[in-house]
Amino acid sequence: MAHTTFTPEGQKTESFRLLSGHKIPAVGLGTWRSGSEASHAVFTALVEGGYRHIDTAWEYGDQNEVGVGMKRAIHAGIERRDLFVTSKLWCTELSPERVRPALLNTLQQLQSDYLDLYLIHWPFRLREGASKPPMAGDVLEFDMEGVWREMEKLVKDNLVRSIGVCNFTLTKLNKLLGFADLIPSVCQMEMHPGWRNDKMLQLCRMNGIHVTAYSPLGSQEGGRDLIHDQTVERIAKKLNKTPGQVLVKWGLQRGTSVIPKSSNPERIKENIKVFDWVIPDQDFEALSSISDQKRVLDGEDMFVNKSEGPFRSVADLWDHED
Ligand code: NDP
Ligand code: 1BO
Repeated sequence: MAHTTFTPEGQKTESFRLLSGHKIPAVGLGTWRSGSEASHAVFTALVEGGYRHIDTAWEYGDQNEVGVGMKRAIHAGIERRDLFVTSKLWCTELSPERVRPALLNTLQQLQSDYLDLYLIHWPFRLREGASKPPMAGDVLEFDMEGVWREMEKLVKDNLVRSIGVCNFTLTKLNKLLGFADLIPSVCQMEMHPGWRNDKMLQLCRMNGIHVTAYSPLGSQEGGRDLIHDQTVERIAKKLNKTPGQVLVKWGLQRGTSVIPKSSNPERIKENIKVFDWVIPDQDFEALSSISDQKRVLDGEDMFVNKSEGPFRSVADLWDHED
């Protein structure tokens, strides 16, 4: 259930309570492929847009810029304790002894003493210097339990407030739940009307795990153009909202937090104006019935080696569940 609150500037906003006891703001700013624009985007989002949630990752190569943007916002009067900052442990760091150094490096880049949320970015371990697509020997065995134990220690040591995973399947999440002392607070996964990911959403709900929807607008060029989808456009016109706002709101009405990326100041501000209206049931159902269901980010280019394995197809990556 979402909780409504107000920012110090009086802007209405929503958040969800996590298993860890902390709250995650319902809309966050995505920063993948924001590059050198990340610091300006983060500053604009925090100071002009009323965002309090920023999503980044070591792999995005933008953590220094995100840190600069946050620092500038803090100088402008925003309190660090009111921010929710997510980062992710990259695939080359997926061995127990590499978890803490990776986190400390991320904290240094972000100029922060702690993270609000640290996620396993993808459940596949890569050799440092792995090629894209991977060559033989690039994808290594992943000790999920050993890595998770180290993530749990980061929480005990107050370096991280909540921990979670991304891009997990039912099989992998059930495996993790079998040994976890700390149940993941968040599962982050691709989710939009073109890829509802219903089975994972249901498993997370059953276990009280909050879901964050990534690529809520269908991602960037080469992704899925949901902004110009007929159903989305029709409903946006009817509600006098933009397609971007309808897509964000669809995720919120499913009980997920949503992290649209933009480096355009107007679109950054547009994407969070979603708290004082609803998508009526009939339109919500229409958005939830788009028939062409397909992942945009299937991981093939990063993890599949068709001849050498260990993952020889996209279906292998997703445990043949799609
Ligand atoms: P999104 O679905 O958020 O789409 C971003 C694209 O939409 C950009 O091209 C952006 O351009 C454009 N855009 C933004 N707002 C609007 C709008 N209102 N109208 C029209 N176009 C708009 O894509 P992402 O794949 O970036 O996903 C969001 C975030 O999720 C990422 O940035 C990242 O933080 C996270 N993520 C996590 C993953 C994981 O493995 N855990 C994987 C993928 C994403 P412009 O910037 O010019 O506005
Ligand atoms: C390569 C990482 C995908 C976006 O999180």
